[in-house]
Amino acid sequence: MTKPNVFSGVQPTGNIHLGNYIGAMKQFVDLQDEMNCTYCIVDMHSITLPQDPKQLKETTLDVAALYMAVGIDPAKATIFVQSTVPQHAELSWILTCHSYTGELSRMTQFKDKSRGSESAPTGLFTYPILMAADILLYDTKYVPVGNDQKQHIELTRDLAERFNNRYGETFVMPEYKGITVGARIMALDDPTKKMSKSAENIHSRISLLDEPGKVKKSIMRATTDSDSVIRFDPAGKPGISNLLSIYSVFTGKKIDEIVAQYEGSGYGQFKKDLVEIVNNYLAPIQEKYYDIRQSDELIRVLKEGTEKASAVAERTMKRVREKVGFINI
Ligand code: ATP
Ligand code: LTN
Repeated sequence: MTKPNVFSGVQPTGNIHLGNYIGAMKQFVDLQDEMNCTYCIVDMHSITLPQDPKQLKETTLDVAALYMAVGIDPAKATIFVQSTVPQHAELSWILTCHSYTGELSRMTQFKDKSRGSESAPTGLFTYPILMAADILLYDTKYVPVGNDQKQHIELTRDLAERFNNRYGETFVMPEYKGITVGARIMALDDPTKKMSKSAENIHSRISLLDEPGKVKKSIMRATTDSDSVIRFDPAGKPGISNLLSIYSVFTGKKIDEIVAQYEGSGYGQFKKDLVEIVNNYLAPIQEKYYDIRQSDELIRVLKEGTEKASAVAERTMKRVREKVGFINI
């Protein structure tokens, strides 16, 4: 039996954090043995907001190295950079012509990111269509992402269905693949917001490359509520619940077990232990990252990834061009 296809992507915008890892990248690793996985560094998505060109090249390689450092094995999964496969832009245009401004206006990420600016970049508005193209090019069955991306997967399904209805069966219907604990890791300084790469306060997040001292500071000053009881209650106690989720993912212990373990002890001991757990978890990832980032292997892996991804993407595009009536000469 053929393995189901999995596709996902991360933007090369720096500061890859525990939210990105727990919500998305950890799943990438967990799925690579059972499924046919393709993981992309979505540089074309990142330019929907202004980027420094020199820095973008570096952060693109940083994310590729991080993919491998967290355990994605290029012998099992394809790793490539979105802009090196032009079929993404091509399919994105065709899908744009089958989408409506109304449905795009409802995307909450667009509303969040364009808030405050009178005239948002068009790319920010059409961002989810490019994401749909990414997914549909690879006959994707499962898309492992954090829960903030669920709405974009719904739109992808709508676009696929619309296209299939109009032209006949062309695209596989993709599904969101989430996790139960940690699908939305919250900001440490304000647990009502999601942990984000772009937040100004560096202590709102823990980046995968943070050094131990920084991790300690961020966790020890993380916002918790006043009653000092360790209990999992995301609505009533969002701060401590968020830390419990991180603790659970990094130790493999169930939340209930952790709560029982800390019964009667205050936040201090719990936070101290969490600092150690996070630092121990990140140390080997960081060591591997610096090795890979400097090696020639990285470029080799990305070149091979481009070749493999291009072959699949071109196969899909041939089908799509034929369906919409583009001539083949
Ligand atoms: P931004 O700072 O613009 O919000 P981002 O942190 O969402 O950026 P992306 O590259 O857009 O970064 O996201 C990569 C993956 O990480 C996506 O699958 C996204 O759903 C997931 N993700 C991002 N933030 C979180 C979070 N706080 N909790 C869980 N998953 C997350
Ligand atoms: N929009 C996603 C990144 C992304 C993606 C994709 C995720 C772009 N293309 C395709 C899964 C599949 C985000 O994380 N903000």
